[in-house]
Amino acid sequence: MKTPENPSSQSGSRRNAAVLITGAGGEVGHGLIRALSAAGHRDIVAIDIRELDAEIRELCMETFVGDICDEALLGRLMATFEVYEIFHLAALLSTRAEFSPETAHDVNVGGTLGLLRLASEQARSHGASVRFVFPSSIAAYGISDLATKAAAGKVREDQFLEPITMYGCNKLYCEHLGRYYARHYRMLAKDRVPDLVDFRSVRFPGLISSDTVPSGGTSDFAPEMIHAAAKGEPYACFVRADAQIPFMTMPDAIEALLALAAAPREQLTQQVYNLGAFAPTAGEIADLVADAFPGARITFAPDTQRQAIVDSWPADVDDTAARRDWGFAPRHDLASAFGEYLLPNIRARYAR
Ligand code: AKB
Repeated sequence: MKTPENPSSQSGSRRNAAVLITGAGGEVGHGLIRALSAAGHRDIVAIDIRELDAEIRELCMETFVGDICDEALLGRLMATFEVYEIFHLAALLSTRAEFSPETAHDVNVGGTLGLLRLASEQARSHGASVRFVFPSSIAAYGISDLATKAAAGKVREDQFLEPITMYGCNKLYCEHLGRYYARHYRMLAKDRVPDLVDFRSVRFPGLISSDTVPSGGTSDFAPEMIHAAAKGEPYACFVRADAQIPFMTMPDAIEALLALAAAPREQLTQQVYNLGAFAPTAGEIADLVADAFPGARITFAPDTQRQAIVDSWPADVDDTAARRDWGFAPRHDLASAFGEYLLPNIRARYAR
């Protein structure tokens, strides 16, 4: 099977070559579409459950409002485009998923399965493997107690894989589905074609953007705290001051997705990679926010259940493999995330 490096070589077909982005209206989707467009992509096809902002729509060749579980929608995509790459971002995040776990399963697992199938059918029909980039999450981990979390330090990809949330279970299972489609799909079929799907995944830590405030996640306390202070609003943090998980900035997250997608396949020694950049406690974030916004009113009012989710996630991750295999090198540590990225952009944003 050919690699999908040069989609224009697939000409002669009546379908347009396309890079497909699901969950395009989310925080990562916005940043990714802007970055792909800035890199010269005129072949972006975006799906979201809600209408995309006009600014994002303009950067896309085509946009669809719809559910990724809608088979008729996926069928229309199949018929209209030669998809050579998929960034599958759509998901119900960890907090929201706990209010409706079965729906989360349908969207997070059912949606991913449908897209993996679309990828393999696309690859069969145009004769080149389809690259499938999948953001997994630190939610794939589940550490039993705080003493074990403290002793574990930076966890490797193969440790503590007993997630306590539906979202974490979904992400971990979808990593396995991706590996199955990439390596073993239809292994007993006589007409089996190998290497249809080139599945690549990162386990994102909490993400912090200067442009958007996330919703539905459990790592949201950090971005919520920063944006609230910048707007002059009080913020009651839903985890303890000593709660600790890894984070990275949104530009570093987008850069990582693009770098992983661009890496030569032979350099990749695994299909799922940890990513980390800095791992502050909630209290350390609050101190930095208070320094930057002296009037900030931050209190700690832990929500027992959301605290339990954060406690089950690692304090930090070992991302040696990503750094070694495809040159992952986040630009921002905690100090530069605040000093060079978050504070200047957030101040400018709320001064408008
Ligand atoms: C969430 O909090 O659910 C997400 C994640 C850590 O994947 N931000």
